[in-house]
Amino acid sequence: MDGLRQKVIAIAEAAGDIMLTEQDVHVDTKGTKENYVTSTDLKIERFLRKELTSLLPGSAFMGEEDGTSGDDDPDRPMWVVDPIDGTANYVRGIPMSVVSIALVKDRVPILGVIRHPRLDETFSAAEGEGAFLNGKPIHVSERTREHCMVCTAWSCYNKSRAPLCFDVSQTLYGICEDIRRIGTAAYELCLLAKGSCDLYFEAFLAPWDFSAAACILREAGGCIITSSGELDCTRPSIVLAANDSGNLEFLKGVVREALSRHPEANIDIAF
Ligand code: LIP
Repeated sequence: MDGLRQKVIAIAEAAGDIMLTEQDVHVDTKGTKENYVTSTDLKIERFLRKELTSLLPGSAFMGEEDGTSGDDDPDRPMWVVDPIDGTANYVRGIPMSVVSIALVKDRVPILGVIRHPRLDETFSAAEGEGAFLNGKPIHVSERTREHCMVCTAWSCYNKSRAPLCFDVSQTLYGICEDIRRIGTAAYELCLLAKGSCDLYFEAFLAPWDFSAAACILREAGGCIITSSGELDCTRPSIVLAANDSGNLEFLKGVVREALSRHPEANIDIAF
């Protein structure tokens, strides 16, 4: 896998250069006023679809903007790609947006690459081969819950779930050190993988937002689950992650309790 990981890193870095250099960017919204899509998202996704499917002939492809192709055979490996995670940041010139590329097999990511072109950072991992930042090994922290930094969000694309999210944030804020909302799930999960942050919660994410980071976080020694209590990178879901299994159990308890107070969020879990 290392050879493949290096080739995907080169493709992700080329995609990142498009994000840095693109001019006359056309901005549009999809679904809600908070959910942006730009001409750069489309250009990068079409570049990635061409490069990645030719890198692995016969592979399927799931992209945020142009959808899924070739997934008729569940045994086929599938690229799960977000051309720009943190598009709202990109539109506003907030330098916090990344390219996210995962290779998923049997619902779990076996390879993940995340490129932050502004910070010149490339996170990568392959199943059983460890996680890296710019080629150097990374690992999660050993902080206990009282010293955890939480990354989270308040469901800006569907605000009917915001009361649940604020409930979870309020409980965590009272126990942990502080909260960070950076606006890109993929990069926030990478901050857990390198030990800068320690807990992560979002009520609803698409597979392209978390699949690559899930591979990187697991290879860095962290834990991440979706609504089933396991990790499923083929469908949208609630996402919980932590630097260790004890903190994940703590977070699952906080979320279960909050969900019991917010049936309006309409989220089913099996953990
Ligand atoms: C975004 C995520 C962010 C989440 C937003 C959105 P996008 O992805 O990175 O964490 O809160 O709702 O899903 O839309 O920029 O690819």
